[in-house]
Amino acid sequence: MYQPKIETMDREPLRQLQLKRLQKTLEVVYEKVPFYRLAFDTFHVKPEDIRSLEDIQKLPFTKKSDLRNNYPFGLFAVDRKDIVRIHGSSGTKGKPTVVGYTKQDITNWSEMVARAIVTAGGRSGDIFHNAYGYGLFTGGLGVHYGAERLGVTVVPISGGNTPRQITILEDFQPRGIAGTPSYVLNIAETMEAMGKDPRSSSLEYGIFGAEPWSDEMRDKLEEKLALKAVDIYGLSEVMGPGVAIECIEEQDGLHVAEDHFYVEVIDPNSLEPLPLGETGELVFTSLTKEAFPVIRYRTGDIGYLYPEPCGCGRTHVRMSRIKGRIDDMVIVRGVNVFPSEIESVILRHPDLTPYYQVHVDRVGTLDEITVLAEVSDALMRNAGGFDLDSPHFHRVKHEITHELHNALLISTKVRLCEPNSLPRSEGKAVRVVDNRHLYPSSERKTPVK
Ligand code: DLL
Repeated sequence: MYQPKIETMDREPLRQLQLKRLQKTLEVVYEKVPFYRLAFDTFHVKPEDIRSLEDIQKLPFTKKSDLRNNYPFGLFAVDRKDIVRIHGSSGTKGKPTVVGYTKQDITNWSEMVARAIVTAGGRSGDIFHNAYGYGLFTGGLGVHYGAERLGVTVVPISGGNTPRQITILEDFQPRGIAGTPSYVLNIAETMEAMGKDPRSSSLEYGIFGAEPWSDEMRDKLEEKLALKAVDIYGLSEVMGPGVAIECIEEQDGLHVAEDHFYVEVIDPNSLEPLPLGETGELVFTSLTKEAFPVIRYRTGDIGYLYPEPCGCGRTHVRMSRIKGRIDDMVIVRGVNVFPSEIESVILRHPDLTPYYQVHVDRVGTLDEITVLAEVSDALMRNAGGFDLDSPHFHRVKHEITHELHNALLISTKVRLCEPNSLPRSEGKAVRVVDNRHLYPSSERKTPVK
């Protein structure tokens, strides 16, 4: 099997390699990127002050706003002519953030994704259905180049046009699929609605990521599609998909590509580093990137690092599933709530479909959560239609409210919705609808028109 030695290297030489690469990266950014030179000077730190990996704590953090302030090409460390590709984030809030890659960056990234696909159960010779969107988003092209590097037959279907996805899945018989978990679930359910059995598909493994998802979602995908589902993590600012990947052997924690990245977990309030095992914000420093190196990039993603080694034999540290983004966290009466925790409750209930949305409103000075959840066709049959007053609906609403309270330790409102009424995703699912900006005054009780 294709498993480069670097994945099983002893920790000490791996850390030495990381330090060497870090020092090189720091020299380059100090010389080539005015933003980093200024930031280091402000912190009175020079690249040569970093003599151990722990010394990284002397360096300032980089934030998404720093990318925006230097839009579009201000953080590139090489001549623009040496950039062979641009990617970016979706830019739902204002301008997208732009990142660039040299030829060598694309080679390294492809290698990293090729390794990731193998870690997830793929092998050269597979047919591989890539349903991540192609374009500025890193998912499509990032996975594509890695798949080609591994030597699989990649089907660049991209996201959307679900009936055509299903035809291609049936005709090409792929072993592997990649896509957001919400979209691949949508594909499976569309197959069922067409009277087809997704379990009889040729798929054996699925590489799912780009959005937070829960273990219950994994169970659902594995059960519906009869495949092994693994979690892939990444972000455009750091590289794209492949920064970390679960192994199919354990399906427990994502191995960080530590030969390319140095990972830390910090307390997002005090910004102090946290010990292994403690939950906080993930921070990444690139060790090999040429075009767009990042130093202590604050991802906004919440997770923790595993202290113990993995049973699969890989030595690279594992990070947990992402619990959610700090931006998506809702604080209700002092309790932090992530949509993925709500997802776990919804997906466990047999009378609901796996589609849900979380609406956040402000009532007076308090935030209030309403969970919108779709009832199943079976419940509709038992209740003789969509009848919120029927005892069946009352029971389900009561159970969900109770289970959410047990899981989150706060009260939420629950609104049951008709089957197929909530939006289906073709890429990253929108889980949180935050209406709090509609209430600019803490006194106001009705939304501003
Ligand atoms: O989503 C890269 C990617 C593509 C990862 C395909 C995996 C698969 P961005 O569009 O820059 O890049 O969005 C990055 O998505 O900061 C997380 O909040 C979220 N995210 C990515 N992977 C996961 C995951 C791509 N496995 C942002 N679990 C990140 C939870 C994820 N959240």
